[in-house]
Amino acid sequence: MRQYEVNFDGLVGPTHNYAGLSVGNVASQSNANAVSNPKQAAKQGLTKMKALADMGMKQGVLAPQERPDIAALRRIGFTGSDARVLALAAQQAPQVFLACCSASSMWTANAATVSPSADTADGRIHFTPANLTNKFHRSLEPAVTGNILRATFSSEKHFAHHMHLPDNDHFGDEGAANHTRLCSDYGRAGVELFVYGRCAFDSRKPAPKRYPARQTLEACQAVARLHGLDNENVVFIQQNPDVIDQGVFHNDVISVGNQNVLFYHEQAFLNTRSVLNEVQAKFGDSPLHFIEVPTTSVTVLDAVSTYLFNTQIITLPEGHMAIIAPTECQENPSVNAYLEQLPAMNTPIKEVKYFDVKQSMKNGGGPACLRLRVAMTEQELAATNPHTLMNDMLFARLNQWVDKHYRDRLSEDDLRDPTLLNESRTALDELTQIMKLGSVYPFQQTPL
Ligand code: SUG
Repeated sequence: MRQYEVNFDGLVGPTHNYAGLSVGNVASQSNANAVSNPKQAAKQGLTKMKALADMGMKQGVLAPQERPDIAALRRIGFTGSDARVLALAAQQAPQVFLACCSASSMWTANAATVSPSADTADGRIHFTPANLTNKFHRSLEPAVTGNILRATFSSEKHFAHHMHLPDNDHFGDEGAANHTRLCSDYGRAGVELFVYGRCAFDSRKPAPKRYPARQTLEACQAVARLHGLDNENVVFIQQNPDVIDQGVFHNDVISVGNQNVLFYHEQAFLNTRSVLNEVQAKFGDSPLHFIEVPTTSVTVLDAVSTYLFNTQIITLPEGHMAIIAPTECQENPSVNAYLEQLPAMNTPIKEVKYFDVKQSMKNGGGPACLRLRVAMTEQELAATNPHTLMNDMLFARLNQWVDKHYRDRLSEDDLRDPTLLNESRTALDELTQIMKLGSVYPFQQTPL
């Protein structure tokens, strides 16, 4: 049976904006208050999705969330009509209000952790939405993320959906951004690498000092248990706290894996030699390529500003691998020089392809942040909601939908405009019909 790795990219929502919400994420902080272009952002994302589909890859789409999040604003005490809720929140608690307007669900690497059926005890694909507790704006996502995942992967025979972990920083979980799977073939049992920033229940262990560690060891262990993974196929790795303090807020900002390749910066992990020995031992005898980028070639700061490691490494139908990189990598001399010589090195990566996802990059979201990987068999793919899979028709339909509903300019003041809320709800309601998702949003469950 054929096996695929399907990338499910997040469709950028109509309120995409720059609010400086993520302490520890350098791009988010430095672009706070910039004017955004939601239409362009959505189209940049769609172009990347379509390009991968045209390369012969299987490509999916995950719907965005409803923002501003009126339900969250009501939960914290704003009352009256929706327009009043918006006006009061914007006036009385402007920072909280901005957090409730973020389109951050576009970064679906943070939507969930996914374990393919070849790795799990019951032979189903397991999904655990990330609780994203460390940032208030992101902690609003997991319930609707769960709805969207269930509407996309509905067959109980093939898919198991867990509730997100307890909503507390001790179980801070950022999903697939801190999870990589190595395997010789997508359909064979692989080694799942869970990368954490701190041990929540043991404060003597190393931890970053300046910026938060969003992912805990205890969260990683919980997800591995929930998914029924075999300890022999799991490695827990601590991220180097020094790089978190330099802006590496997720592991996928400093390392990425695909099949038998692990591409990472020299400073990415703690105790690198011993963890990589464990990875190799659990992987077995088949060849494994550790591509370590030394600081002398690329500094941590350059890795953070260009997102060299937030690239997608994909296996093309022809059999070799390609790196999907943001154009920022081309614009930086040392990163560009590194990538130019990479295809000539003795590794499976033979091509580099560049994409402009600058609207997302300005909030700290590169190509890999925008996608959730799901390794699937042919049968599992056939059981997936077909209206979420990218093809010429869906691409045309979603572009028209964006043209019809999205603005090309959004500043902080626009977010309090009740018209934007209505535009957004109308757009999402139509999207649920295009993608046959049913009622996944709160506003659809409580009619106006
Ligand atoms: O969680 N940015 C996101 C970026 C997520 C990137 N994901 C991965 N590395 N997988 C975050 O920090 C910024 C929103 C703002 O500032 O308006 C934001 O949420």
